[in-house]
This record gives sequence, C-alpha cells and structure tokens, in this order.
Amino acid sequence: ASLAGVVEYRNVTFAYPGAESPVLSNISFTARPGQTIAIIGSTGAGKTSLLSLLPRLYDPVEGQVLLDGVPVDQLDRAEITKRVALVPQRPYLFSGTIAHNLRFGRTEATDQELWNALRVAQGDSFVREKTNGLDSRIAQGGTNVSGGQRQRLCIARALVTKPRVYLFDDSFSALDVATDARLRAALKDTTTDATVIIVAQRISTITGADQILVLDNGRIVDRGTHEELLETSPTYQEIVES
Ligand code: DGT
Ligand code: MG
Repeated sequence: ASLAGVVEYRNVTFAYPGAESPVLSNISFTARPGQTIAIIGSTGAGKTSLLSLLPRLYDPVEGQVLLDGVPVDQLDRAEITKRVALVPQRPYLFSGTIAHNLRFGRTEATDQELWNALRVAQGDSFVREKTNGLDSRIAQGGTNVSGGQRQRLCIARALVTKPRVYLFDDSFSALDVATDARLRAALKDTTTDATVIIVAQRISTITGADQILVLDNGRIVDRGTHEELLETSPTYQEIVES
C-alpha cells in the first residue's frame, strides 16, 4: 500500500502569535488515504485553526503535524502545496478568467482537466451557460458569481491540483442539500485514494465519514462514526438536534 497522504496530528497545541491562551489543546488523530475524516463543532471551536496547521499557515506551539511520517516543518512549502489542497472557508477568486482561477498558475492543466474538475464540483453547467465558458471573466473577489458558485470553483481548483490530501473548510455550506450530496458522491468517486478532511456545519455532509472528530473549545471531546457518536456523545447529540 502506498503511504502517500497520511496525515497525523500528534499532541498538537496551538496559540495564535501574541495570544495568551491556546485555541487548540492536545489534538491527536490520524487520517489515511481513502478515508474521510470530518470535524464538527460550534463556531470558534478551532476547526479552521486546526486545518491551517497542515499547510503551515501557522505552526503548533507543542506537538507535531506529520505528512507521510515527516514533520511538516521539515518539508518545504512547495512540497506541501503539491500534496495538500486547502479549500478555505472564505474561498478566494481573483480578477481573471475562470480558466485562470482554476489553474491558479498550474499552466500545464488542460482545458479537459478543468472541465473534469468542474464536473465533479458540480460547476460545469453554470460555466457552460456563460457565453465565454472557461474564458469568462471573474471580477476581483468573485463578486460576479454567487457564494455557491464560488465554492464550487474553489473546489474545482483544488481538484485540478490532484493532491494527496484535501482539506475542505466548510466548503459545502452555500450549496443546497441535493447539490452538496451530488458533489460529495462525485468527489468520493474521483478521490478514492486521497485523504479527505472535511469541516462541516451540516450533519448530512458528514454522516458517511469514516471518523468524526467532535471539537469543543479547542479539544477533541469525542470521536467515532455518526452512529457511534449518536450513542455516546452528548455534545454530538446537541449538534444534531440544533
Ligand atoms: P467557525 O468557522 O466560525 O465555525 O469557527 P472555527 O471552529 O473555524 O474557529 P477558528 O479556528 O476560526 O477560531 C478558533 C479561535 O481562534 C476563536 O476563538 C477565534 C480565534 N482566532 C481565529 N483566527 C484567529 C487569528 O487569526 N488570530 C487570533 N489571534 N485569533 C484567531
Ligand atoms: Mg472556521
């Protein structure tokens, strides 16, 4: 079996520079190729902060984040970017064509690859409907596309990079439930060997995850499958009922 794409957080504690108290405490989990790990928790629980440590937007103050067994602070950023794609909570589009936004500097990606990525991300039909297709212009900050379209373009951008690891930070929240379900089914079909970590608000987005981490106040308070957590986790039950 190939090792590529194993993510491990080992006793990770993290505080923002200059802040007194940590926003993440003693986080440990492993995500393997082929698995989907979901992270759920209330606003401010630390979900975005947790994801940010793998591509080294920040470094932990204690513990280690490892990619394929190597601490990420021993890898250079270009190497991490090649293997890990983060779709941020506020996905960013820049002024330029849809093709430019999807390639994001990866000039070797063919139009066919862009369309394939759009198909998986459920974004092909709205791009096809535009007069200029892939050459349609996006305004600075993506103000001329809807929130859901922007999310789908940013998911497609991640797919174009063909990473080993996908980090989705609340990437499905602006989609209706049916599109969300279609997108994740398509994603599962095309990313069978990838490691997928999903932060979500909506329970239906994560019920199929191999493992769900329940984050509360910077700590993993419970973990398990949806069925297990329904039995064992009061915090999870509260989220389900909210
Ligand atoms: P969300 O997206 O509203 O569901 O919340 P999370 O779970 O993604 O929370 P997160 O990781 O954005 O924030 C966790 C804590 O860290 C929260 O108390 C706010 C604080 N925080 C977030 N970003 C920054 C930052 O850039 N600087 C500082 N000093 N604190 C931050
Ligand atoms: Mg967040």
